[in-house]
Amino acid sequence: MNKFNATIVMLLVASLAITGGKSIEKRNKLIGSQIAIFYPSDFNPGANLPSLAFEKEPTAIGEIPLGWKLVPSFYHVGKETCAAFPVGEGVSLYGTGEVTGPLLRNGTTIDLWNTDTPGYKRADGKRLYHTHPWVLGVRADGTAFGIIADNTWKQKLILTDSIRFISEGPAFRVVIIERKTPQEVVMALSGLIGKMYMPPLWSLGYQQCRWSYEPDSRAKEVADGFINHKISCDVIWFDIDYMDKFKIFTFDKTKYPNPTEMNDYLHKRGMKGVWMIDPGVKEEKGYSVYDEGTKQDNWVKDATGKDYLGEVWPGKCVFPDFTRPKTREWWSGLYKNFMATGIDGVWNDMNDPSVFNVPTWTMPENNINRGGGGLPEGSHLRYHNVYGMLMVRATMEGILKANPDKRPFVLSRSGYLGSQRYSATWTGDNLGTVEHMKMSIPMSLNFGLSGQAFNGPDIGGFGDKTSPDLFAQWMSMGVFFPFARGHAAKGTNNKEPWAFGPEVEKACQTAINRRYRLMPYIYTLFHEAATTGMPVMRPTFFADIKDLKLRTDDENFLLGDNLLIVPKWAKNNLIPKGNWKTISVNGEDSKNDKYQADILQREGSIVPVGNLIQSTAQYSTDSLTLFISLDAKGRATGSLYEDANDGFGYKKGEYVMWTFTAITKDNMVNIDVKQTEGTLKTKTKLFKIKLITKSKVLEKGWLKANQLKVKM
Ligand code: NBV
Repeated sequence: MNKFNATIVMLLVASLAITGGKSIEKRNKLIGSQIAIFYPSDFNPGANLPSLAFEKEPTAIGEIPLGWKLVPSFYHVGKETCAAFPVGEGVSLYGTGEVTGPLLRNGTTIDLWNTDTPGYKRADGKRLYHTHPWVLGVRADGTAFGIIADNTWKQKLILTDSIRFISEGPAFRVVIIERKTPQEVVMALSGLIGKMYMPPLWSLGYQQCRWSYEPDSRAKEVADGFINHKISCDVIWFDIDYMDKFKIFTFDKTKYPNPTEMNDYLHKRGMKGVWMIDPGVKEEKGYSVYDEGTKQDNWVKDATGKDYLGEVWPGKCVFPDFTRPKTREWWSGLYKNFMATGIDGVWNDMNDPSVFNVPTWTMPENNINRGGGGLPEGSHLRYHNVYGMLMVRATMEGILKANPDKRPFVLSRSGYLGSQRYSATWTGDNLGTVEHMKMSIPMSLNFGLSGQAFNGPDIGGFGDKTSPDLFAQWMSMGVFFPFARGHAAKGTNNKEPWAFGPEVEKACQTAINRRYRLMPYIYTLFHEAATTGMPVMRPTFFADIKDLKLRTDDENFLLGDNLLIVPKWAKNNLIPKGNWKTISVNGEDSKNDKYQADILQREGSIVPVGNLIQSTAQYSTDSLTLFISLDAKGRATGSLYEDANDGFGYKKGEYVMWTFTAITKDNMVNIDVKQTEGTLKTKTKLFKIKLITKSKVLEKGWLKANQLKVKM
């Protein structure tokens, strides 16, 4: 019997077994409103629990009701354990984490085995740096479901006429969420796997990276370049070459003799520094990180129980066993002195984990992770996919301990379902090609639909020479992604906004200005992501979940609910029904511009726009422009979140949520501004109004909140 027939037989067996709503498994329960957990009969808790995806172990709240729509069938094919679900007619599938290819996942297969994949070339792009055993399904009527396979082991996810998780590990449980809309499913997912943390405002600015800016004088030159070219920028990134022979937590004495001075240099210019740390620790007696870690027995073991050695940048390396609480604590502690140099954020790379010169590109599957604190000892096959997540968990804890009053910022290359609790991410080593530029939209969208809201690609493409035209196209839309960082591989051309001549520089400046002016709106969206789990960047079909034509659109994307971003190159894109109006946030004329994406505002919305700033160090919401697009009834609403932009005061209520409401009466539009949440005291605000009507834009301002009236 082939695998496909085996699936069908098992589906039949399973559906017979639950006929009449009677489950064969007593552990199958409701764990939330319209959220059910199903166990295979041969489930062995020790082989899968505790779950690393869920924030806390789900608790039963009742029985699964009769007529529950989606029921798994559990079965085995040879040594593999599987869970399968039927896919009804007209169901659109999304999510599945970090994936290449189109937004709509129907008909695709992916390998859930975190892999360092330069140019997305390994395993035909079917295996990337993250594992999200998660599928979002949207039925033709707009109702939706979500499926989590609570399984860290090496597995495949096949989305054809059925949804199948096929694992090399032991039998695993699944959770099914049922909701009226896909938006509600994504929010319910975050209720189980946790939300992203509220990031510091600076991490939402434009960021510039290269492998590597060396020596430090070059990093300074690039930072100054942004100021001299009047292009806003918040962060300069420091790739591996700042280290002494790639030894983590060290600095090269010649190229980076004084990291404190380097960070001060950035801070004085309103910028921040994010520095890289990899997991591989050079095996070298006398190197304190190696010596300490060896003394404390912190390394992953090979099958014979010896420290596993693998080749990475520094040469032969040992790897911290992040399943061990003691190792995580030690790792966290290493950040104390590191952060004391004024480092603002940490970039954990290579944590797939990547190993050079082996055919598998990673550690042997029979390596041993010793666990602890409730996590059992287990093979690399079990813990490989969570290596990166456990690493960034320890990193985040370390930088929080080092700077308890600052919001942590960690960027991780690798992750697992739930990683957003500890880090932001980017989509790894893409290339400077049109294909990768276009694909960055569905990649980031599906990531967001899988719980990882804070993500984005290397703008301009990491590998390959990027052409001036491609760079301008990419920047013009890349600035609207949640994470907006330009990056470039060693040996490629310079990829700073001014490196391609005046036309591209202008295009980049215009694009980056648009992001900064939209910062009040973007910050509000991040607050939403951190409190509700809604992604920042959303697929077009979220604007109208019943319009089936929108289900495949992955050329446009929504920034929140109110703005639709339409890249210049988009050809097969669709605009949702309703009166979406093109706006100019900073005086640009996107309709007649070669590069700038159109920004379309949803009717009935109010979008708060800030003033132009060089970096978020100058951010203020004391004067705002309200872009108002009225609906057919002459109404519009919007909101603005503000707090101290960093720190944790917001957790004690030191924030404000403003609600804006526009109502038209007798040709007069009255705008009401209300503080609906929070206790933060703010200065009196001044507002400029941009009222977008069918034929024109009416402008008025600056006015106080109680004076906001515009005659139509
Ligand atoms: O540290 C160097 C690079 C880094 O620039 C890139 O962003 C990572 O994805 N790193 C990979 C290692 C080398 C890649 C060939």
